[in-house]
Amino acid sequence: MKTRGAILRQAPGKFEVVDLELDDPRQGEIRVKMVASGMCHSDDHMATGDLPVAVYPVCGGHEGAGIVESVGPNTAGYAPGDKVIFSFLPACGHCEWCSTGHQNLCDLGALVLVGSRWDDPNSFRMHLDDGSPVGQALGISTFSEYTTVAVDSAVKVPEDTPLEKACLLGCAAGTGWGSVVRTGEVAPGDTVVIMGVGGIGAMAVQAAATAGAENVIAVDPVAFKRESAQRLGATHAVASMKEATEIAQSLTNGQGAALAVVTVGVISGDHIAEAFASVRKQGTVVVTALGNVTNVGIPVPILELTLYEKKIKGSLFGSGNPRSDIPKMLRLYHAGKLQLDELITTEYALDDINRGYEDMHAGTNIRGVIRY
Ligand code: CXF
Ligand code: ZN
Repeated sequence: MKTRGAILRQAPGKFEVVDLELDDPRQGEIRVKMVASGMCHSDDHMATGDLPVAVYPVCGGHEGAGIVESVGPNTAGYAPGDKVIFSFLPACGHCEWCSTGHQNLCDLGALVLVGSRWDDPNSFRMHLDDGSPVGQALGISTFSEYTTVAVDSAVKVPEDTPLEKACLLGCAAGTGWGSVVRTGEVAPGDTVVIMGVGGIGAMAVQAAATAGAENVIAVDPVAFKRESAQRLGATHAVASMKEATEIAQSLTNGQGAALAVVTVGVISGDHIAEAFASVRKQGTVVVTALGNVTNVGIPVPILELTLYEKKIKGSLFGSGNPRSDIPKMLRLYHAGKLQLDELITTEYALDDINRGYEDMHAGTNIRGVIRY
């Protein structure tokens, strides 16, 4: 069938909305009519070249939700009309990681920037009009009116799910929430610093507040984002890590934060070093943000690492399990215990995708969402 999708022809580059040929689903696949797609900073990292993919053009987007249009042959568990939220990380269910409760590290994750099907580097579901292959970002390409995906990447959700909000569960929500409650192992009474409060940081703020953190210090140079973080449960909101560290220390008898989560837009080693300076003995720094693939080095005082037993932990999808965490967060949303609507500041048409990313850079959005 024909669809329209936002592709990058090269990196650095800009998204271009073009006609695409989309294949029928094969065994183990579904074709989905998209309802909404969040505009994550990681897609911008693909556009800048921070995060290179194996095949260009690539159709972007990895935070989406939609309605099953057709189901591949011999593919159990799905029917046309089912609602699904995509996980940007596939979960095969069988590898060592999936079967030990670490679906975020499913072995298929190694293939998400390849653009083809997992099992065949020459098998693509999207093509340009001239027949040349188009890679699918994270295997899903949510910046397309329709997309064909492996069921490994889909989580079926109840009929009453508002997909235009719940699409955030596939990346920002799970990543931000899990960075605090799973990777960061926040405890009631903790003082927590969230460094950067865009879409992912805003979820991290909520997670810390609802998990019982005593102090949640949001850090962002953009005043609008600080105000939004305060509405979502931040007890303090400041523009710099210097201020955040001083506040954390003043609230903890000079000790510092128990947890600092780095959710800035483009990370460097210096951000991690600032977070490291803000945490107490045995404090944890969770590194969630992405930066350029060539970045190496974290300039932290090594003695402090050893003698204060500080920890630096990477976090992918918040160390969570998409198949159980997406439904869990959805239940929390329905119970009013997890805010998604408040994060979605602007909805865009697919054709306005570049305006959406300009707005992200201008700091006028928490999360922009494409509505189909
Ligand atoms: C990223 C992780 C690296 C690949 C692109 C998606 N996660 C969330 O945005
Ligand atoms: Zn993302």
